[in-house]
Amino acid sequence: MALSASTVKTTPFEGQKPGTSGLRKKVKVFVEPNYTENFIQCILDANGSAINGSLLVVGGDGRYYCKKATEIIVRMCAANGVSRLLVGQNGILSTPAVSSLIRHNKALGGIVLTASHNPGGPENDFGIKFNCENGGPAPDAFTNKIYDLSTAIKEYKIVAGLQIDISKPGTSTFDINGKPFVVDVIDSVSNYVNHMKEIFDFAKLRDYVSGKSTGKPLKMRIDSMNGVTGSYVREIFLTNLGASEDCVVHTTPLEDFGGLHPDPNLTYAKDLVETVSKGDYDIGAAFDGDGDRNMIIGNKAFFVTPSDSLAVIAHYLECIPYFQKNGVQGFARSMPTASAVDLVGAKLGKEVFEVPTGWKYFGNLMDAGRLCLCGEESFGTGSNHIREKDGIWAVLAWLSVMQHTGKGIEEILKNHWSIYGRNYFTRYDYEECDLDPCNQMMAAMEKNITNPAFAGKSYSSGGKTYKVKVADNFSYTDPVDKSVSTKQGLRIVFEDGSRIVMRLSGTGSSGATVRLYIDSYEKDNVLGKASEMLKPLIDIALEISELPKFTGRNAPTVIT
Ligand code: VG1
Ligand code: CO
Repeated sequence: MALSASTVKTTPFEGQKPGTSGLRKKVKVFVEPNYTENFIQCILDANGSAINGSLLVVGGDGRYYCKKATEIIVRMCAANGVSRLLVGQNGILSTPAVSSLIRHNKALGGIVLTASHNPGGPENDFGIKFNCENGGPAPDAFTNKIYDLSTAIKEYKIVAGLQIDISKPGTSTFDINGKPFVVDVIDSVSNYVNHMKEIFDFAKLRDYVSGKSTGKPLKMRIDSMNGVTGSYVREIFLTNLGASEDCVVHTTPLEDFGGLHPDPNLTYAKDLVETVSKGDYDIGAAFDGDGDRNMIIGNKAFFVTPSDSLAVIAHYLECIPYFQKNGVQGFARSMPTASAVDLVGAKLGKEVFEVPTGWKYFGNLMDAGRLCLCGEESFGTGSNHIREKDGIWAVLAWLSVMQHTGKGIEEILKNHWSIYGRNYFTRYDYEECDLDPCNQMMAAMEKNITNPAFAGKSYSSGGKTYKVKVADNFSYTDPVDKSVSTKQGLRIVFEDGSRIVMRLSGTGSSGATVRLYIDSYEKDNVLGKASEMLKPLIDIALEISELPKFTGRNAPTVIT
């Protein structure tokens, strides 16, 4: 079909600035005339001339507005010289699946439609992010370019008459101003499932899950929270690993996640935690809306902190065929993540990197061959098989560790702590606070803790005394390209290695979310209750930051 592109006049919107991972706003904002079109045009333009004749991947977590946005993107890519698009059926692709597809197809990049763990539906959030040719979220320099373009945009290009049915797999070819444009609507799961089969020993895992190798089937409860992972979970755990239907729940991706808040933590994955706490399951797992986060709990809902999860996987990495084949390079974590993995790295003689919050900071180190496993305290774990965190990968890694050790999750953790000691960790989130007082709080705290007189001060609470060793606003120099990222979070490090970290979220869609991270290491006292062990340091953090005064909040919205 011969079609032609047209140019539409537009004016800039304020605030099209990608945050920690893409641009996230209320759906109401994205549906304003030209809002989505402007941002897409800026993404395409930020690629410069490379966009001509390029291949891009497009898909998202299936939330409200994904299908509509996908159609807009197809029409705009056609008008902007892209030559081929891989589009997930019904616009569905998990974030890890997009990353995998970009890499397997040597695409120029991908447009991911998701607001990740933020709620969905007409009244909630939507998001758009660009991933580059390595399959990872665009780095700061690139997103800054998108933002700069968004402040000066005057027009966008679109083939308004292009009709495409994304509900069925198949290839459509169009003639746009005399040039071919191909849209491949692809099965959303098959490439990803094959990728997982290359990484893990599915035959071994199948015997373990079905009980053939142990005498009793593994009792799993995998909760997709009505997010995108549902389709992937069914194919992997039911079809390939032979788990029974009752091992998986909430596996139909819904536009509003069925009203669930698709964030896999102890607060929002309440149904999973309550069910597993009754004692009938060996492992419980949940994912976020776009499938890059994971939460792991053991029998009786024994909670594995994401920082510990990373460290345990690091310890046993070589039980996974992919790492036997490709070797184990360094490890990494984001700054607020507890440093449990550092201890494993030290023992195994591996490099360990500490980067700012956000997966985009791991990409260069992976591309340079210095990093193979990394994680964040925000329920993110992943490896260099792709350039995003990967929820299902993490569950398969845990099943591999369980199969390899023949032990349950609690026993694996206790054994780990007996070798390395334990990093007690918690995060307090204060969601939807007013922005101005939060900015004032951060400014006041920065001034206070960076005053030279702050180092050496002692704080006491609950019978414990902590002496400040260093305090700063974290800044990071990328070891590969030497780019510098400043103001990545306030941190106070005490003499005994305990830490208080505070930063404002970069993924919210309105107001401000304050994140307070508390990390305390114990060599021998490893079986305490985290909330009690961390109470003194939490009180000290609230005292130093004066958070209740600035935010008016006496309790966090979410504790993890
Ligand atoms: C949060 C997490 C961060 C994660 C980011 C994206 O960012 O803290 O660790 O990388 O979300 O994850 P922030 O700026 O709100 O703290 V996802 O699954 O929302 O793409
Ligand atoms: Co996510």
